[in-house]
Parts: sequence; structure tokens; C-alpha cells
Amino acid sequence: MSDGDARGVDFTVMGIVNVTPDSFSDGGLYLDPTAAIQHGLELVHQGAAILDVGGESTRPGAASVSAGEELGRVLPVIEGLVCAGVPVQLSIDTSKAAVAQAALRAGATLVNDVTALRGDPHMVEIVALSQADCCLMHMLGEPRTMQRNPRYGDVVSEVKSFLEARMAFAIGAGVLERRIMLDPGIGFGKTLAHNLELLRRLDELVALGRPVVIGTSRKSFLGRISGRDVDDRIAGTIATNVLAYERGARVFRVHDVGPVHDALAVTAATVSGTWASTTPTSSTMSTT
Ligand code: HH2
Repeated sequence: MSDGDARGVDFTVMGIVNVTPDSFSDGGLYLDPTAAIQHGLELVHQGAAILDVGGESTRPGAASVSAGEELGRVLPVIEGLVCAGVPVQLSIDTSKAAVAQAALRAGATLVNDVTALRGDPHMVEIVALSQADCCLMHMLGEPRTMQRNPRYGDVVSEVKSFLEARMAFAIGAGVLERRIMLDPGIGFGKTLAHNLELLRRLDELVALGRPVVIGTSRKSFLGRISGRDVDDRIAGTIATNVLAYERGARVFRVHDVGPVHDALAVTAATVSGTWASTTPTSSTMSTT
């Protein structure tokens, strides 16, 4: 499991590579494998230590795709990134065992399953046998209907119990505990208030003892607070990731890798009082 990136920081930025026609913020931009591979390489250059390759959108109301179609999208991209010698961990964002298995054979070493191994009965076996890392995410309901009036008694306790139970299930089926990361699933069957409460009380999930992944990037709740369109939510993405870092999250799944990486590097240096110096590339004059 990636634990911090090569630049000596204690957090990991997971860059999103969506090979889909309909993802909520970048659908259709990287459907061509060459464009997706180039995009992945650019995200690594910006500071990603994991690339999360996905071939099916999970946005509310998204159409489901067959395993064959999903594989046709993601496999050439994973193969191309491996061929290009990409120096970071490759993750497959899927809830289908067949897609995960093919991606792992092609060189991925992390399975990011938004159903937390509930979507496909064979998934847990694939993850356990391959000894891949896995991210178990909380979602209430399923993508098509999850945003229809989601309700909780106490959202944080319920998400925590769910993640605990899914972790126990995975370990019981042979997945090593040290391979597991946990994710509260921001926006997956949650209102704006639920998302904010999960972020505010993230330390309660960190207490489960596994790295917490956070995915707020460009999501609609940021637009509802800031009034910004999807392409203009970097500030909200940074604010939530910085807060999540301070609350103990260590893996940050984002589209805008460079700005988030830099914001987290400064946050981490401020919190710890230590940093790895790099010299600004175009600086000619000293500034305060
Ligand atoms: N969010 C999305 C997809 N996968 N995986 C994890 N672990 N955590 C998340 O918060 C998460 C996720 C949705 O974002 P995106 O991939 O940009 O959109 P789409 O599902 O429309 O492709």
C-alpha cells in the first residue's frame, strides 16, 4: 500500500483517470486510451502517487455498463500506463470481479470498489487471492437511486459500523488487514449536511486504524455551498481535503492533482513543522 509519496510526505494523492463518456465532471474527455494515458502521466507529474482508473460512472442516475464494455475502456489504459513505466501504484475503480481480475493481471495492485465488496460475490476472492490493496467505501443504496432522500440516525456512527463490518467480512475471507483502506463515500447516499458532518467528524473513522481515503473532488455539495459550476470547484476541493488531512485522512482522490498536492504539502509541513524543500522552477527574485 502506498504510504505517502516519493517526495517524503505522509499523504497520498490519488489522481482520477475516468475513461467514461458520462462521468460527472470529466465525462468524455479521456475516452480515447491515448488521451487517458497522457492524462495519467500528467497527473503523476503533478504529484499523484496512485492513479485510479475507472470505466463506469457512479454519478447519480448513471447508466450501468457491461463488464465487457468496462474492460474495453480501462484495460488499454492500464496496459499503456504499465508500458510507459509509470512509477506509481495503479488502482482499478470497479465493482465487477471480472474487471478487477483483468486489471490486476495487467498491472493494477489496488481495487477501489465503491460497493465495499458487496456488488459482486466473486470480488472478495479476487482481492484476497491477488493480495491486492483494496479500498472499501460506504454507499447507502446504489448509484441510480442513492440521492433520493437518504436518511440516517447518526451518519458517522452508521458509516463507521458499516466500514467495520465490511472490513471484518474482507478479513474473514482472507484479505490482509494491512491491505485495507476505508472511505466514507462522500456524496454516495448523503445529503449536504451528511457530507459535512462526515468531514467534520472524520477522526471517528480514522480511529478504525486503517488509512482513510476521502473523495470530495468537484462534487455537487461543494457547488451547493460555493455556487460554482463543476469545473470551478478547486477551492472547495482543496478546503475539504485540507480539513480531512487535519482530521486524519491520508489518501485524497482528486481530479486536480497539482493544486491539491501543493495545498496538502503546505498543510502537512505546517502541522508537523518539517518539510522536504523544493526550489520553485521559475523564481528569479526572493520573496517573503
Ligand atoms: N467517488 C467517485 C468514484 N469513485 N471511489 C472512492 N473510493 N471514493 C469516492 O469518493 C469516489 C470513488 C465519483 O467521482 P468521479 O469518479 O469523478 O465521477 P464518476 O463516478 O461520475 O465517474
